[in-house]
Amino acid sequence: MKGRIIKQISNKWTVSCDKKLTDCSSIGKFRYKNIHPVVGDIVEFDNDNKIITSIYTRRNELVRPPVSNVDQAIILTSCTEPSFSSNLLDKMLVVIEYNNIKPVICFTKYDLLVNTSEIDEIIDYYKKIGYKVFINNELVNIKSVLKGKVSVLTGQTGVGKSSLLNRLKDDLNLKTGEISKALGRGRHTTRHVELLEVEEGLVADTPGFSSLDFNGMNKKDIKDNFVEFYENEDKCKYKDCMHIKEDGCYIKKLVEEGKIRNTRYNNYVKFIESINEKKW
Ligand SMILES: Nc1nc2c(ncn2[C@@H]2O[C@H](COP(=O)(O)OP(=O)(O)OP(=O)(O)O)[C@@H](O)[C@H]2O)c(=O)[nH]1
Ligand SMILES: [Mg+2]
Ligand SMILES: [Zn+2]
Repeated sequence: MKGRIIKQISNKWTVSCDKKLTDCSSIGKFRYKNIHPVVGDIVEFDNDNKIITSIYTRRNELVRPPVSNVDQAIILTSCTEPSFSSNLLDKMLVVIEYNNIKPVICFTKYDLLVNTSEIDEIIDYYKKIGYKVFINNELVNIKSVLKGKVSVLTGQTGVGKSSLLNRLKDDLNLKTGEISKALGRGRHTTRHVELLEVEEGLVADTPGFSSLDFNGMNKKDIKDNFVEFYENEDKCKYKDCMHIKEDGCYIKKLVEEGKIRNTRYNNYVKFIESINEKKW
């Protein structure tokens, strides 16, 4: 039978087929081939023996969180507690775009801000460069984005992924954590990845991460996934301009003119430097 993995807890995978859930194990051959079924996988399973027998080719796949075949990733980023990190947001955008998944940005804890002007300006910038951006209280808009799609919620631990899902779905009661505990002790409140039915679509709640890296991406991969650079780079003097030290660089000109945010350009330079240090 064919179904979709909607949950994994250690070596047990829950497969959904025609709304019926079956807890399965996986056949040994996957393990020695180093193939691990992940949430989102479309699989064939043996309903009598409760075993996953094969995995259909994945359309896309994220490592952190481990989930496959998703239409879009909702990146949750907090305005405060944990404090807003443009570096982390840009890193998530690059990694997600590189994996051919459409990112949507959702700010949380806007209600805790005393002064919103800085975050408002940041929101406007990401909208200007083409991203869909929401605040987590815009439930109607978020629901329309989720409708009929397979989405993954991703973001640092404690930003409010489970809290958002609880508000999107009335009968849901996911465990949420106090921020001081979640960050202070480095403990995650959500411990496994699970796809939940929301608005005729599926949404994955995931454990947040405390760090993220570029998983084998090279410098060009990073450059190509900064949208506003990519769209303008044909105006640089050199065809393979990295927008760092080259003369006649149009991207640096846009930064100087204030058309590309300084922080975003600086994050780009830091990402390229981090790849240089690794010397792939
Ligand atoms: N004031 C305020 N608090 C929020 C908001 N969103 C989440 N919280 C609080 O932040 C804390 C952490 O929220 P969670 O939903 O557990 O965060 P998470 O992203 O699921 O965290 P992990 O499961 O550890 O990855 C909880 O105490 C929530 O009540 C928000 O928009 N405003
Ligand atoms: Mg959670
Ligand atoms: Zn350039």
